[in-house]
Amino acid sequence: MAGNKNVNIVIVGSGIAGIAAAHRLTTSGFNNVHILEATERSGGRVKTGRLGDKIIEIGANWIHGPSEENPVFFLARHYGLLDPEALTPENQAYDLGGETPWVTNIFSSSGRKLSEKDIYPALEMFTMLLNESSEFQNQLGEPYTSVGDFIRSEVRQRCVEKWKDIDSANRSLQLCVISGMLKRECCVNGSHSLDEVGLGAFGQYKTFPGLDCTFPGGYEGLIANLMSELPDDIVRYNRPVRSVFWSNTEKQSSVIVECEDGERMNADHVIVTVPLGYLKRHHTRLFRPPLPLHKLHSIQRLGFGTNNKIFVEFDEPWWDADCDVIQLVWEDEDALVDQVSDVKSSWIKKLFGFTVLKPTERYGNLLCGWIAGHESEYMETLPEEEVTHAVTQLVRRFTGNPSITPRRILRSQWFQDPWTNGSYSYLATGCSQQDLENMIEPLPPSASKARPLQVLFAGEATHLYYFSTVHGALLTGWREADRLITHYTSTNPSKRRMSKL
Ligand SMILES: Cc1cc2nc3c(=O)[nH]c(=O)nc-3n(C[C@H](O)[C@H](O)[C@H](O)COP(=O)(O)OP(=O)(O)OC[C@H]3O[C@@H](n4cnc5c(N)ncnc54)[C@H](O)[C@@H]3O)c2cc1C
Ligand SMILES: *[C@@H]1O[C@H](CO)[C@@H](O)[C@H](O)[C@H]1NC(C)=O
Ligand SMILES: *[C@@H]1O[C@H](CO)[C@@H](O)[C@H](O)[C@H]1NC(C)=O
Ligand SMILES: CC(=O)N[C@H]1CO[C@H](CO)[C@@H](O)[C@@H]1O
Ligand SMILES: CC(=O)N[C@H]1CO[C@H](CO)[C@@H](O)[C@@H]1O
Repeated sequence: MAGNKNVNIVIVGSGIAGIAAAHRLTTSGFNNVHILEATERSGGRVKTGRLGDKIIEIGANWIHGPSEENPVFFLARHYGLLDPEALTPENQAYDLGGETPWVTNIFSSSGRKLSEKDIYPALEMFTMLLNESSEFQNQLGEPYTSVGDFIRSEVRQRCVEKWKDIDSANRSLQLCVISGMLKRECCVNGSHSLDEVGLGAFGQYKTFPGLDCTFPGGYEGLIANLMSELPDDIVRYNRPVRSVFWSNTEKQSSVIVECEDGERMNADHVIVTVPLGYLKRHHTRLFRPPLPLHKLHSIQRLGFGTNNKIFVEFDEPWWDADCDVIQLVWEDEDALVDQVSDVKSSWIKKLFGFTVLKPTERYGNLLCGWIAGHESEYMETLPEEEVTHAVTQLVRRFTGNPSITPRRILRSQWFQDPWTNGSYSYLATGCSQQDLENMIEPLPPSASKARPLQVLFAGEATHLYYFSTVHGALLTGWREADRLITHYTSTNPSKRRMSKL
């Protein structure tokens, strides 16, 4: 019995995927499992921080689709980490279906406050087009080169007829509103521009029902609870892995893992969970011999962009008490743009708006601004005072109130993080489900018969439908653990009996 369960498994990366894999393996009796983590902490892109005494999320914020089948919801409930409201059947049954229940305050660059009614034509059109963007999935031939191209072309065509009774100033305003929505969608997809998001694969991403909820005590509570159930010292921190030596022959089945400082260790199996952004930059060094071409090409083709947050705290709110989202409309953007022409001088225009942290009793007057793309990457390089200055000018301009001054700010910098190099993955133009399947495929590739399962792949960018999410990442960790568990139970009948006990 000890034989199989002593198999030596090394997991690279202590984000939710690596932790989930370790959790499942150790609870299934594998007791020679180790995680090598580059940084001094576990959690990866689940990262809770503080702004003063307020708990904020530098990385993941929501449980997307918190309902029975969502494993993150399941665990968060199990560990008692959620507000009672999130547990209600109504909350779990909530199906977005294109409509959001959020109350939106809209401000324009001339300092006007607009109502949702004022911009209804744009809202309606954009919602419809976003919905239609998912209909091209698996169609042969795409009539447009990208989601951005599709939405832009259709808006230009449809507005002629649909908005024929709207005067030209109002029509121009509606187009400006759509530019803002394109920028928001860049944040959702973590892409620089929707021109880089593939139309054919847009419907690939799937959701669970449930109205998105947050962790009142911080998302890292989930990590802490999972970690407390792992053996002590299972994670070795500050151990960046430089190379994984696998073998393309069936003879040698052991893998060698080499750390940045040259330390080498043997493993029967390695589960690699590093972010796609890291893989894009370091695959040559990380895999010896190099990855098979189909896998390499998928790593290159899949999108991995930047989405950052800028938390801003104020003494007084300048938004309505019931407001959930603040939307900014630049009145010079009727050309349907989701990128700025000069990043250095106008990067702040890419910030589509703010979400209001709720409930107010917990967070005070705290906003989270959202900014994606190269503008966001540029923002990361600026000193904090410059970011504060830009945000202050922005708020003053859009409110028409020249005396509003933020109390303090804090921004995330995911592109500069050398172990992530961006935020999360998306299906770029030219991508299909096959690329995700290639990401998942273990080494050596399936072509070889008695496959020794040397290197396995988990992480957010290896889920067919739930890529870019925490629950997606978690499921991939379990998936790869199960692959090994099955491998041992099915090749050793006595083992199978044991595991049923
Ligand atoms: C700003 C932002 C907002 C988000 N919002 C949400 C949200 O609201 N809801 C949601 O569901 N998801 C959200 N996500 C996505 C979610 O955070 C990720 O999909 C998920 O956390 C990824 O988990 P992972 O284990 O795949 O990768 P990671 O968490 O990135 O873990 C990978 C680990 O590998 C380590 N590593 C990298 N290279 C090496 C190396 N060479 N050697 C050793 N270790 C290495 C890293 O340090 C890291 O700890 C957000 C992400 C960001 C950035
Ligand atoms: C989205 O489109 C589908 C048809 O493709 C339709 O059934 C559905 O009602 C639409 N949803 C919204 C919110 O418009
Ligand atoms: C623009 O026109 C629409 C449709 O007639 C109307 O509902 C909306 O209030 C108008 N917006 C502005 C700002 O005038
Ligand atoms: C911090 C860092 O190394 N960022 C890099 C992320 O990747 C891009 C290319 O994909 C580099 O240009 C950045 O320097
Ligand atoms: C390719 C990709 O990630 N597309 C997603 C962008 O975000 C929307 C949600 O608004 C998803 O439906 C898409 O699938």
